[in-house]
Amino acid sequence: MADKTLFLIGATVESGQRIAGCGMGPDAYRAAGLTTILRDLGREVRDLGNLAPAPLREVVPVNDRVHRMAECVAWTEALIEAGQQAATQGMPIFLGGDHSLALGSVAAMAAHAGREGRPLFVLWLDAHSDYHTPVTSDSGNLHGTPVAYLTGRDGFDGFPELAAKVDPARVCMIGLRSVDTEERAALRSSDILTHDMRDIDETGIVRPLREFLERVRQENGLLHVSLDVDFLDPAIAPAVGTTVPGGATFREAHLVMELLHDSGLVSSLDLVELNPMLDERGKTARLMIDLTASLFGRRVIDRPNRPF
Ligand code: HAR
Ligand code: MN
Ligand code: MN
Ligand code: MN
Repeated sequence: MADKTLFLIGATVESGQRIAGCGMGPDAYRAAGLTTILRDLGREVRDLGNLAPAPLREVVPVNDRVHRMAECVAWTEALIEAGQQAATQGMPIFLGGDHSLALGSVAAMAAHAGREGRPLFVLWLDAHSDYHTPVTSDSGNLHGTPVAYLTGRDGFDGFPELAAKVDPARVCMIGLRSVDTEERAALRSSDILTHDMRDIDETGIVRPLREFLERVRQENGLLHVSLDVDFLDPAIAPAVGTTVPGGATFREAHLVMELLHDSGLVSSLDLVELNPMLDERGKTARLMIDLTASLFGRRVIDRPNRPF
């Protein structure tokens, strides 16, 4: 990842849930100084602006709970296209937008990894498992479904066919503290690695992360990091529609990003679920870009890279 050009891809998608405001996320990151912070770290940055969704097609949702599916499909199509193109030239950073963005961003990276003949690993930093299908979701909010789509669960008729699925054994969730009954059952019978906050409290956040990174390295994988604002504790990151108490602390979150940087393994990133309408003087947007800076090598003092 060392010197690849960073491609910022804004996606103002908010059709994956029902609270207005997420669509302002990409511009809030820009206003908070994302480009400058990355350039100051010596990186070349190309801001591709905000993507347009693909033309709306008529789709037939599996049930009438599913919310704004046609728009989510249109965003997914556009993100698959834009993501793959950026990945061939550099490292994509997807700026959301709600987490339904990951239906497209991760599908793009899975396709890209497939073409490179390398496995894609996904680190899901989130209070939620987002493992519903449109069939099992009570809320009908598609931001709660990307992991199910990407790993090939049934129920996604009408969504783009995946060029490559993500192997569930290559998905690691850290930060869980809100998982619905059906998701819990489905996770139990899947190979997805799940670390809830109890795990983190008992063993710390470093161990599960290091173990996962070690596997990525051993298998020469690409690594997509999907950072949902609600991974963070609402006290430090209030600007999200689905706050859940008991989230990652400021220090835990920075440590995760620093370890990710030291690993040198990250090949793409989502910043999702920021709702600037719910922010307090931009503090969540600023925290998200500061975490991004840690992921790209900002550190307090210089020290030799320690083995991760
Ligand atoms: N599981 C709940 C649902 O499906 C909440 C999902 C919330 N998801 C996000 N992204 N905010 O993680 O409605
Ligand atoms: Mn999420
Ligand atoms: Mn979440
Ligand atoms: Mn399990």
